[in-house]
Amino acid sequence: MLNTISSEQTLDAIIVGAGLSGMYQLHTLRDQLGLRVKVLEAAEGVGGTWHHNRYPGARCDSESHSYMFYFSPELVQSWEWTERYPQQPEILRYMNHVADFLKLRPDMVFNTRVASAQFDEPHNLWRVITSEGQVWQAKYLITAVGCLSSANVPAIKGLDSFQGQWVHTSAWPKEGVDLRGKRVGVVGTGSTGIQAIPVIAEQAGHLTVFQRTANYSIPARNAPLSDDFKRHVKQNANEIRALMQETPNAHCFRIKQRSALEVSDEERQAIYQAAWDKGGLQFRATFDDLLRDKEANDTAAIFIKHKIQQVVQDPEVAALLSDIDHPFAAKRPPIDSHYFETFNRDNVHLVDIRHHPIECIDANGIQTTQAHYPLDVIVFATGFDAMTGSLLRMNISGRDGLALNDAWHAGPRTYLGLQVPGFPNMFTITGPGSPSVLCNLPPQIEQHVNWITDCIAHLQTHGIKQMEADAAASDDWVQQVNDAANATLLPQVRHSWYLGANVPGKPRVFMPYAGGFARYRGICDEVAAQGYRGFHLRT
Ligand code: N01
Repeated sequence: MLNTISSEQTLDAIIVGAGLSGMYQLHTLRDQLGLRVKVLEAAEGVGGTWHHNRYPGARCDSESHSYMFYFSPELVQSWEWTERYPQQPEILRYMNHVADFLKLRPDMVFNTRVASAQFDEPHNLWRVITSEGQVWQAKYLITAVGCLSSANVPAIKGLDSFQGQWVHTSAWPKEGVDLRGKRVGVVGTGSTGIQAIPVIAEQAGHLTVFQRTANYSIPARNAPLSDDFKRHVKQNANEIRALMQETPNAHCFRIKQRSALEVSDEERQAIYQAAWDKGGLQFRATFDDLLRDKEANDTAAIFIKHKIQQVVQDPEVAALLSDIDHPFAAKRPPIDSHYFETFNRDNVHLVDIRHHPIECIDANGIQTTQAHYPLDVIVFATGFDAMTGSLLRMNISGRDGLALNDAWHAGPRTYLGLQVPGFPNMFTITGPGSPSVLCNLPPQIEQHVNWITDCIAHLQTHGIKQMEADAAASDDWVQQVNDAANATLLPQVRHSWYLGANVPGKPRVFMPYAGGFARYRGICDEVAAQGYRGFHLRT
């Protein structure tokens, strides 16, 4: 097979995925190290998850000036966001701008889905086969497939028989879905549902929201950015970047170093009210023990539940929306634009599927154990097979034909979220075991890509043929990931996708590293400085 592969398809590195991580990785390996690299991407263009998540109201929860690359001063100066939180079309424009600015397109192969990737040990090559049967091979395989890109469509009996249209938010048709005047049902009230529901309510004739787990949400307080702020970002790019690298969650705000229990009730209320008025994810930065101490967390939870009850006029609906069974921010905390207010509209109805679950879908709509809801369109805002889904779907096999699915049968096992034992020369950008979804992603992508690039430079200059995570170092890292999670309230959530609990049959393992971005970065730097401690380097 080796001889049938053209020289153009024999490379130094193959990157899978043309989102932010794949684009930056291509730039560093090609333009800094001078390697021959291609990005393989299933979609017709760049953007990764933002290429597909076109649902109404899709917007970033990170503030726009933190959701961009800072590695290039010229790139920073070449771009201006228009709003505090960018909408999906603007994010996609940004990503296309990055691709053009860095002249990446000639080395990206679109409409090309990876069907399998096998490590060929005798030739020390990764061989990648696409669903069209093309074969590519390279010394290094770098997965840049994102953490949230495999849709979780619930297996509800009868879905196939539905005569209307159904769609998952993360695979929203490019041409849109005409919801005008229609009876629409939304299943799911996570970050996505909470963004989409207010916008869908404005378009639909009638909207039924199927809620399994009530959720906290903080007002986003989105607004256009002033010229002053845009100037501030350009003039203070270094400071903004440095701040994001120092914080536990890679956002550009610091968490206040104080306990929610050390201030008076009046002071705490005033602090929460100010954060509520300011809006956004900064609410959870009001105190540093909200995710560590249940009693501290309760103070935030009570404040938000009270706000929900104030906003929502119907007391029964307010009770359902504020009957939240988990600590604040122990699930990814959504932020919203008029989510709770939407339930005051005449055309919106909330259905409690925790106590009256969905039984089936029939030709005309959704049947719960209590009632039938006729629908023209069903929108599943039911999230993702997060962190591992896209990796496992690629049919990756490493040394001795070991399938990644088998290696991870009990849950993902990585070293630093960067490599998997048994899979030499394969790197995972923001893989399980890295802070990833607990943090703002662009700064983390920069950190991971820079680390991988420095590492590959080291391998190339020292004539090292293979790099592979040590099994014991990986087990130790998995333990550290568990310990970091157990020091927080995060693992306490029943349905959390951080634990894989949202996908039937998925092993229940806490996947992201909860010890904080700044600490993680320090560990990665130290490992590199110690000659890549915990990796086998074979010449
Ligand atoms: O998905 P989710 P999401 N029957 O898994 C419900 C990122 N994101 O797409 O909680 C009925 O959080 C499920 O109910 P329950 C962000 O990281 C980023 O909303 O499991 N309901 C829940 O209500 C976010 O955290 C941005 O009981 C079912 C919902 O569906 C992540 O994406 C914007 C069900 C799923 O919530 C995922 O958010 C938006 C079933 N069978 C999202 N299965 C940015 O701004 C699931 N549910 C960057």
